[in-house]
Amino acid sequence: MKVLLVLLLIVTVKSQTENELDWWESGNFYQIYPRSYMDSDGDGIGDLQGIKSKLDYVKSLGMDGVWLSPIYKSPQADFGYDISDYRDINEDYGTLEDFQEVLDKCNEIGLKLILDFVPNHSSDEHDWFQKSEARVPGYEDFYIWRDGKIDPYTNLLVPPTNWISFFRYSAWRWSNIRQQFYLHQFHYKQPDLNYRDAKLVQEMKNILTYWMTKGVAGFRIDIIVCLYEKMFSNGTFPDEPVGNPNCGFNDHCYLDHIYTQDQDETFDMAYQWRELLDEFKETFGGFTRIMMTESYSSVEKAQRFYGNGTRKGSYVPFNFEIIKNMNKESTAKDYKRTIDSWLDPMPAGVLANWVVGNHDQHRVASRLGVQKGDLINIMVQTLPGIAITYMGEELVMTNVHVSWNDTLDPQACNTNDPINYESSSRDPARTPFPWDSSKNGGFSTADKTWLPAGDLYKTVNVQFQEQAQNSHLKIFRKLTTVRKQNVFRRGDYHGVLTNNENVYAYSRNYGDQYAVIILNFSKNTETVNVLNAFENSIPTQMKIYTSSLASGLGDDTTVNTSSVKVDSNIGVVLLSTNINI
Ligand SMILES: *[C@@H]1O[C@H](CO)[C@@H](O)[C@H](O)[C@H]1NC(C)=O
Ligand SMILES: *[C@@H]1O[C@H](CO)[C@@H](O)[C@H](O)[C@H]1NC(C)=O
Ligand SMILES: *[C@@H]1O[C@H](CO)[C@@H](O)[C@H](O)[C@H]1NC(C)=O
Ligand SMILES: *[C@@H]1O[C@H](CO)[C@@H](O)[C@H](O)[C@H]1NC(C)=O
Ligand SMILES: *[C@@H]1O[C@H](CO)[C@@H](O)[C@H](O)[C@H]1NC(C)=O
Ligand SMILES: CC(=O)N[C@H]1CO[C@H](CO)[C@@H](O)[C@@H]1O
Ligand SMILES: [Ca+2]
Ligand SMILES: [Ca+2]
Repeated sequence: MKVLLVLLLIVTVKSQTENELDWWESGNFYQIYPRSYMDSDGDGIGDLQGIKSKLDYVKSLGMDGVWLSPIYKSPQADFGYDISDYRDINEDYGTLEDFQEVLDKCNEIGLKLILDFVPNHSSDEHDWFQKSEARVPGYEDFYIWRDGKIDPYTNLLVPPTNWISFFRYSAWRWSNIRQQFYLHQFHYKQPDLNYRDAKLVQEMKNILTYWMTKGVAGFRIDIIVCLYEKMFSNGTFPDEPVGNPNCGFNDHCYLDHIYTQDQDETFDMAYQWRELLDEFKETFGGFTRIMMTESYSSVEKAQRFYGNGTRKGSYVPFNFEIIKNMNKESTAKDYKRTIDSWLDPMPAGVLANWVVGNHDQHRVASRLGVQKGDLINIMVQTLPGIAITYMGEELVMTNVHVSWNDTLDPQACNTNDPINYESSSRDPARTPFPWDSSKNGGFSTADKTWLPAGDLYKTVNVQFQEQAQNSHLKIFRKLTTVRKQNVFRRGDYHGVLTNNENVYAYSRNYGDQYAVIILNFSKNTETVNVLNAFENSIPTQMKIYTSSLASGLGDDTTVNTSSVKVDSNIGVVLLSTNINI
């Protein structure tokens, strides 16, 4: 009997240490758009010294890691997603020394630094492209070059395929120097790199190693799905079929991108990079380097980046399902279905992640409703897995209007439409970050900032929300704090719909710790019997930990779970009374 007890004890202790979470698991990540976070030298453009001066704020939000949108040398045709030197820093943002200072500060305060890696294309101003265009030996095939075709009706030279760029019009551009077309799935100043060239593949791996050697904790991989295009063995590419005939025939959505996205080789390259990151750790030690991948494809395709189930690795394929499927009218049922659509097919042993915004989308509060701002933050921070926050979401920032004259995003400028450009523009989510109510929201002392700061900072800014007795920011911090409890880090998830499917609630449970999250999507006020909804599997009494700013509910009050009153658009976090924070 005694022996058995001791054995049991050993087994319990052992399984607890074995179960130790790695730094990134259930981590909290914050995305900074460097051009707009903080300008240290008054030129109107955010920079690395500015970021460095605000890292304490990022840490105070309860973050584990910070991901920077591209800071590399770039002519900025697509604001840094067009890189002309993958190993250097853009002069607007600073120098490699400034980068080192940012990294040192991160290490000092316990934040992991993650860089954006943009592998699909470089800038046309990269010297590789210039060499490739001039057919310098060794570089001829660094990009995707093809002869054109003769149109049988017009007798004119036309591009090799009908492919359309993300930024409208043909994805091929003629080079007078090389007398061939090159492929650019994005801007014509972003020629696609050729991953069928072994030397290029090695160069890109060397770049990952270069930044890992400097000490970064991993990479967010931009638009990985476009890495390879389907090619026949004779070297030609197939035309894509029409996908959505309601789109204009110059618009990206006009074609069904079966040959320019999600090719099998793309997944294989992702696995090769994952191996490179793991080998780096094996060779040099230190922490796990993570790899986050960007894919707006189907859940099935996005989840292929988890590996095939046999690879329990630190893959984080961004989950864009909420971004793709939810809008202002979405119901409790829509949210539950969308969340389950990611959780249900997930292979065993991997982690979910939740992304509701980034620099490519209108602000989440503008897309899903500003009244739901806290509710959305509650959801992102309390669902199982990794939480990703785009700067400003902690303040429930909305879009900032940018006039046609001030618009810079190529995706909006290419519409040539001064009336309707704003729906295509990514600028409203990229405006300067609001630190306080002074000039330019405290972002910069310049008279003109790269994008206007607008008026929003006069009412929504960090300083106000720090000083207020309660605020979106303070609720956000409470959430990131409670998230470190095992019930959120390791607890299981059980979701239900209740009150005529107007309310989405889920429980998280770990040992004797319980949390219940109630999200009211109804237009009227009712009372929820969550005890009933969870079939008595939760405590009868719990305490309110936090709730949306407009809830009218006090923190730390005890409620009977058989009767919780939650208003429209309000989210509430209940904790079992044995959790003390
Ligand atoms: C190349 O191969 C494809 C697929 O087999 C075929 O459809 C196409 O006509 C070929 N093109 C040339 C130029 O041989
Ligand atoms: C999964 O990936 C591993 C590593 O590449 C490979 O060895 C294995 O064969 C794959 N399994 C399946 C079922 O595809
Ligand atoms: C926009 O720019 C044009 C041309 O420079 C100018 O004529 C017009 O007044 C500007 N519009 C606004 C609203 O500033
Ligand atoms: C949800 O909000 C609506 C509108 O305020 C309210 O009528 C309803 O009672 C609330 N539902 C719950 C379960 O509290
Ligand atoms: C909770 O239920 C208990 C027992 O039914 C009751 O005495 C108490 O007043 C209720 N508390 C609240 C806050 O409704
Ligand atoms: C979210 C994100 O990083 N989007 C980027 C995807 O890639 C294109 C081209 O590099 C950029 O324009 C987007 O900003
Ligand atoms: Ca600056
Ligand atoms: Ca490509």
